[in-house]
Amino acid sequence: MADLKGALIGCGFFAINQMHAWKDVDGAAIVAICDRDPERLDIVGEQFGIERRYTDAAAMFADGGFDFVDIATTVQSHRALVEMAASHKIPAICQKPFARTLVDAKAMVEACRKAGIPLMVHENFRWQTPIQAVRRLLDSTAIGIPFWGRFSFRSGYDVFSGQPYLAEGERFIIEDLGIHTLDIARFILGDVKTLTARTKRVNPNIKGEDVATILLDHESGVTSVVDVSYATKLGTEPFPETLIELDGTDGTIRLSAGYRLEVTNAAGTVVSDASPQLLSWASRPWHNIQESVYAIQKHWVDRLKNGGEPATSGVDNLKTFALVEAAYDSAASGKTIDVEAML
Ligand code: NAD
Ligand code: 89V
Repeated sequence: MADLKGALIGCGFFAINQMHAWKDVDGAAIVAICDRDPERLDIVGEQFGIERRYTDAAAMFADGGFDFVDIATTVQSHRALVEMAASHKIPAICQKPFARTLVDAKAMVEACRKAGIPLMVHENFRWQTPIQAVRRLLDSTAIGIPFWGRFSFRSGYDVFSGQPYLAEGERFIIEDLGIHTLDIARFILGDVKTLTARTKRVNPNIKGEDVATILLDHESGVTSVVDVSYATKLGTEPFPETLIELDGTDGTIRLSAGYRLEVTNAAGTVVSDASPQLLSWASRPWHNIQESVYAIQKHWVDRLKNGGEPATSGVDNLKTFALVEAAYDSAASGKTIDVEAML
């Protein structure tokens, strides 16, 4: 099959990673780009040698000539752009957070279902090498049946210098980062029945919460804790590592800082290195995320060519997005939220 032709909308901070990854993914190439900011459009167009450049997504869709669209804008435009893709019957990837509200997210899924097009949310964290390694260990039954888990991301890294908008929203860490951690919790321990959350804002220079602690009751009966913080100053800065603890009937798994993966069971303790690769265009400490961008985009091309629903399809992501909304509801009300009732 000929290479798939893609168009990318939103040439900002993170799209640079997506453009690099598209160069590496076999079987697809970006042929057109769009950004309403002409300066960003030219920077990315020149860096990646893309001739077809648009400041208006509607004009790009009207001209056509591509097989899928990769939406890398911030959340405000996601619904309109996904619906535009659906109206042109163009398969779409949409960055996280998928939507501003669960109502919008459901409408976007429905629009793509009616149009008969694949929709994948660019929820890349579960594609990280260390997270995939934990999942493989669990599947190998090395620790028996899990009964407890912790998914932790605690950092003092200055994310605001690269992404200033993160300091400006009423919502911050759950919507931006916790969304990934919640998705990892689902990926490892399955879907969630009920959720209880507490949040705090420690940094006085931002609007939203920068600390959240979330208790999840999984459908399987497992209990897990998702804890995220951008107000945690440590001797060795772990950004952007997600640390994992899993206790099972026959043993334990610990993914700790420095990508150290330890499994303990009746046979003893085995320690391995679950470090991500440093791709040619990647830079530390972002290389973990950058490698997962390549992995998710490769997965998209595989699914478009060979069929099957992407792992983080729009339908799947509704269950992650519901956890985000439930966490804010729970933090505001102090109550435990019935997540299943939201879907
Ligand atoms: P950014 O503000 O740097 O870039 C967004 C770009 O989109 C800007 O250049 C803006 O001009 C353009 N844009 C916005 N609306 C548009 C529209 N309607 N038409 C055309 N262009 C439009 O933001 P960013 O930091 O690159 O983040 C983009 C998205 O990526 C966000 O949703 C963010 O949460 C997500 N993100 C994901 C990861 C990850 O690991 N998955 C990491 C960082 C950011
Ligand atoms: O992955 C993200 O969405 C990023 C960051 C890791 C900085 O939180 O915004």
